[in-house]
Amino acid sequence: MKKLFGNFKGLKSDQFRKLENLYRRRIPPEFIVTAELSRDLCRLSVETGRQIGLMVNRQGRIIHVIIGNNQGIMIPDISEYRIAADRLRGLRCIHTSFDNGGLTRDDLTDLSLLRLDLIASIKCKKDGSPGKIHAGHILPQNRDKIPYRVMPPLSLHQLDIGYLDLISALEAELAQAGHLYKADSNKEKALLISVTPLPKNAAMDSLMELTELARSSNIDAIETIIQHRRKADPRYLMGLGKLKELAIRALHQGADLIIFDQDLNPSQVRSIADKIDLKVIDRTQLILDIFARRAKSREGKLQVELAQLKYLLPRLITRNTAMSRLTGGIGGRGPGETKLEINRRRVRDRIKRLEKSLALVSRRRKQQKSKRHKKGLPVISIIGYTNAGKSTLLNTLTNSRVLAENRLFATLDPSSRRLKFPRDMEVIITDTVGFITNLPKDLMVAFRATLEELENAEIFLHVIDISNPRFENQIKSVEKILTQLKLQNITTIRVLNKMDKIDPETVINLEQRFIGTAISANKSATLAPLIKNMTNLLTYRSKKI
Ligand SMILES: Nc1nc2c(ncn2[C@@H]2O[C@H](COP(=O)(O)OP(=O)(O)OP(=O)(O)O)[C@@H](O)[C@H]2O)c(=O)[nH]1
Ligand SMILES: [Mg+2]
Repeated sequence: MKKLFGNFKGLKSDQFRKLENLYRRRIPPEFIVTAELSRDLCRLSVETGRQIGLMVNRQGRIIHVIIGNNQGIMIPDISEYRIAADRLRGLRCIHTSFDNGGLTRDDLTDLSLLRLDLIASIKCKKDGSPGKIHAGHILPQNRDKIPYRVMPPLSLHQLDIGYLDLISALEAELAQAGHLYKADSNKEKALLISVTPLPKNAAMDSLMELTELARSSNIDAIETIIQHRRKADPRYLMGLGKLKELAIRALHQGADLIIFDQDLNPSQVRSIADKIDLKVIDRTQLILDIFARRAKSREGKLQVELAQLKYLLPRLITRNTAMSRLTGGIGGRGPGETKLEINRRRVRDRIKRLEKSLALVSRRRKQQKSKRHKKGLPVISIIGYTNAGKSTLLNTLTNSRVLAENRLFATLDPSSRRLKFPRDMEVIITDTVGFITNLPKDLMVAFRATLEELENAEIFLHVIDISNPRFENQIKSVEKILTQLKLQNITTIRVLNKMDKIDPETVINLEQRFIGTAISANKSATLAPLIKNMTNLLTYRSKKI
């Protein structure tokens, strides 16, 4: 005899037997559920005062009998019935209900998140007879973005709706929609969400940047959502209901992952992953991913790996495979992730080894630096927000070809070039990794060696992309990071870049307001004032010494 699921404490033994006997029932392929079975389920429900649920496969066999309370039932783990992304689960859920009838929000949530073939709720009248039957199923992607269809209520003699045909047709449509999307691109698709107490504009600004970050990581941001919330929920960041809605939206739009603009702590990642069957990452992880893709040099790679492992360590988890809940919980589990066991000690060892190698690299670099210093060439470092045009400026100034690209964090590894000024002055000019608001701490630590380089600079060229609507905040972020690195006292020239994208009058205003020199880093003709500025400063400084 198959085992019952749920809480059967307090059941009489004959009730228990009746429930067990349900496993013997079969539902013919054209029926959602038969009238006779509905009658029996309702009678038992009223008798026990509990909702009763059945999980039924496509052959009409009952694979689980679930006994709930008077409010709902809990669906057991059905991850072994896992199916492809563009398929349904192959199971439907039929349960009794004492409410006014109709599918509840929890019903629809579970339908979507568990990708059930169908969900049906049988209204039990007080006298133990069944009322109307409400059923709903998932819809393929559609223009109105409606994730499911609730069918008109059915009465007992309308249950032979050609059930199996309906589900097969639906699945064929889903598969087709899936193929269309795949042919579209092989990029990952993401929903971006910000759960924040900030006013809408500020939240939007940050989400725009998150969109840019996603793009730089080759991810398509298909939708951005702001969830205004004064205080973050300690477990899920947002309310559980909202989280499920979000997951449904993601699934329905074919998104592969959800990206939070806020940093999630390890226990939040765990709780969220436990509730929804989707990959979830936060802003820090996205930045780490970009860094991992971009790192080229040995040192860069070591630094990124170190940052990733430090971030990962507290997040190593075994997924909870215990019973999932229907009214109040979701049970779908990602393939292969269920028994994710990673040896923390091995990660810690690797971190130690990386730290050692990095210390070595950094020592070697210091030796080289002191050699360079002996030559006595002053260093000018180009710093600034990511994508501001730092590498472009280095290239134009020195006629070189450092990679410059319209994506965030194109440069990770520092490069240095010699630059000759008029009157035989010669300097070393360096380009380095860009800054970003809320630069992840682990990255800051990992890139310490690279950033320490900046200590030796005589002058900073702080490149600012004045065509970016968020440039004022970017200036603040850069200055804040400089202070954190104790570099705030180095003489800095503010370089207002991309002036070609702004009308000339505004450029003049900005030059005055921000005490900066405007240029277009990609047009050498515009660099004269900046060069003059630099030579003046250098001459002045060499005289002072
Ligand atoms: N229109 C215009 N585009 C510019 C200018 N300077 C740079 N760009 C473009 O801005 C984008 C970013 O330039 P990069 O030089 O890679 O910027 P970066 O500061 O080195 O960026 P990261 O290395 O990613 O931090 C590229 O697409 C450049 O072509 C400019 O003066 N005008
Ligand atoms: Mg660059």
